[in-house]
Amino acid sequence: MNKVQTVIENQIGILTLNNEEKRNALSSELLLDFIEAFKEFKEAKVRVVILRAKKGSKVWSAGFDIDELPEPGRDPLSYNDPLELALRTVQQFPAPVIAMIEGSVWGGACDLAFCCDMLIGTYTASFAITPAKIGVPYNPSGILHFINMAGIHLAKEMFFTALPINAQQAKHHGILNHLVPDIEKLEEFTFFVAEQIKQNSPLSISVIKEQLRILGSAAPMSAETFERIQGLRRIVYDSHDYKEGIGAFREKRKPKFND
Ligand code: YXS
Repeated sequence: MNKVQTVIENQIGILTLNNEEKRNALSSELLLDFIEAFKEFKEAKVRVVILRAKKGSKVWSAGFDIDELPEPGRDPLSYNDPLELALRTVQQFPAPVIAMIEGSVWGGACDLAFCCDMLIGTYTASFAITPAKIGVPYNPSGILHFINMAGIHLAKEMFFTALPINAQQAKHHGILNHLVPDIEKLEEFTFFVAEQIKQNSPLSISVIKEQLRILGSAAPMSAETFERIQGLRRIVYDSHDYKEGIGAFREKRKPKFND
């Protein structure tokens, strides 16, 4: 069964996450279906994509599939891993991608939602950035996404506490473009915004989107700085904490991290 469902109607592509038994955890299978869906949308020249979970979902996505995190010693979020490929697919897609959020968003799924061009949510939406809960170092591109989206202080709070922020906080900090209190009206409003985008020039929008991506990710870095970051990340993903975080999740117990 496909781990994503796709519909194309009136030049709008709709992608529904479809891995409910694992709370839409972003498994490699789901992410590869996700990437294929965007290829289909590109061939169909859709003018907007709406990314969603099934109506009424309590969890939009539980984030990276923890069962697929590699053993210590291997980078858990390297450049060509399916999650990173999916994030770049969204960022490089020529038309706007709107994340329509119902329910809680965790870890790598926050990165996925934040890579979308707009987020429209309802009061059940929440966002939690969780690497520290699992003993994962995250990665520079993801951290840049979070700084750009949340600002450095909120990004630090979300990384360090791993606690969810609610929909009102997300709207206040500009993470949600719109907070639609009436869950029944969430779809109606999201499609209204999509229809407004459809009226405008797809070529102009695609070039503006690409300029925003390039300028938004422009952070000059020397080779030495890059190597220092990679060295720091390796310390974490080689660590006891990384192994302990994954094991604790699997055994449904609180992790015991080293001091
Ligand atoms: O016990 P069974 O076999 O039924 O499976 C359970 C969960 O183990 C499974 N599941 C997951 N499996 C793999 N990866 C996940 N991320 C994941 N989340 C859930 O789905 C089945 C139902 O889960 P359950 O019983 O906990 O559902 P619930 O409704 O009571 O609670 C929903 C959540 C989302 C609050 C809860 O499942 C949860 O806290 N999940 C973990 C959220 C999380 O910490 N995600 C971060 C993943 S790591 C990641 O994204 C990046 C690597 S990083 O950490 O760097 O951001």
